[in-house]
Amino acid sequence: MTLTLTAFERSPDGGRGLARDMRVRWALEEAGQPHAVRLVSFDALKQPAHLALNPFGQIPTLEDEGLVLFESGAIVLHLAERHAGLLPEAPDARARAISWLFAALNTVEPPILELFAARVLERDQPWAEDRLPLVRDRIRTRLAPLSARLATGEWLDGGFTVGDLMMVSVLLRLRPSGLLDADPSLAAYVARGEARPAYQRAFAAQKAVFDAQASPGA
Ligand code: GTB
Repeated sequence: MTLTLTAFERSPDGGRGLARDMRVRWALEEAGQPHAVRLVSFDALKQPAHLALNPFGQIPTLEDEGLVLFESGAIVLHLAERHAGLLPEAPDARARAISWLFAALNTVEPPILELFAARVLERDQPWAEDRLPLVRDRIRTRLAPLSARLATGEWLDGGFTVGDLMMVSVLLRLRPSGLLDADPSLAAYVARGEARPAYQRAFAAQKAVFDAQASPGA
């Protein structure tokens, strides 16, 4: 079976594993699935060959035999459903793990993306500085219940699942803001995710791409 993932040829994240191919790489490693990675330039993302894989011209995509998928959440769920290791067997526990996957993407990630927009995309706007405290407060409101839950458990609902994989991936995007490390319960949760051997392998693979681009021939 050949699984092929797409990732940035030159990631703007500086090799920090913050682009969304990282969550798919991590899921592939947790599932023990060998895979190929096709690197795509920003130009190529908007060309017909890539648009045939993802109509929005973005990474990541996954080709799994004849099946082509886009959207990191859909890809990770697909891998979790097809391979052992990311979803519990019991139907109710499985459904709850999927709830956490959606919570990461639909409830926790949106205010985090707003912070990125406020700090990077909108930073030259006259109102940018005034908006930042509001966005940071909105994130804290979202983090509070998560933090309380994780103060008493290692993972969100029993053992590690695809819900944790996505939640940790989403929370990592907060690290540069200081909001993650300001919360010891969440910081420890993310550190547990990062300590997993599958995460480490995925991180090293994406970092190797960045390093090779930064110093070709080194
Ligand atoms: N909802 C989609 C998904 O989950 O798959 C969103 C995919 C997406 O945003 N892809 C981005 C992309 O292809 C890369 S991950 N952008 C190019 C484009 O739209 O033309 C987003 C990202 C980019 C940069 C950093 N960074 O520098 O830290 C982090 C995350």
